[in-house]
Amino acid sequence: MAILKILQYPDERLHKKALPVAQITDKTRALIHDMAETMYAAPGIGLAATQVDVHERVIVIDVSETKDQLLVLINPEIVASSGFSDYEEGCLSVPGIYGKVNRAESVTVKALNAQNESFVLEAHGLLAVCIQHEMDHLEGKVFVEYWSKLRQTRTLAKLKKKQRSTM
Ligand code: QAP
Ligand code: CO
Repeated sequence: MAILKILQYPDERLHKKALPVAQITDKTRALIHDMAETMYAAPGIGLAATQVDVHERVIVIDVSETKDQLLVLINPEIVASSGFSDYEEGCLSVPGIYGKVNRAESVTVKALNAQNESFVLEAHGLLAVCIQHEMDHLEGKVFVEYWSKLRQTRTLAKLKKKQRSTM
């Protein structure tokens, strides 16, 4: 068990594209365990392997109030999406920064679980938004990169200022 170090935006490694997990092994399950521990400790509702500098297609999510509904997505694929949402998002790699992103309101995602079983999940609302946010990480995309260049520049300045004051 271990709390992993979360890469902080604008770390270039957040832009790496993750590769599919070829075989789910005990090493994959150990990574999932550590990612879940890291997410719960933060606390957060979602974490992609990219954020802990592992460039494999693994995501952990728990949007439950009781923090006992861990969802593990390995090699996820969105097979259907519908509707429109502009939920206020945050990210453990971009602490203190929050803002809206336009996304689908509902998604159907196909993935493998930690036991290498394929499943299909239809998600709505916050869970659907969280799945899309975390899948973006696997593509090397951070939520602030949906915003205008001006807003991104201001976000970077705010983060730099904060990093200076906490060093
Ligand atoms: C992604 O984000 C997400 O700034 C998961 O200071 C978030 O868990 C998807 C966090 C919202 C959809 C909606 C952020 C914790 C956690 C912070 C998170 C912070 C402390 C973010
Ligand atoms: Co994030």
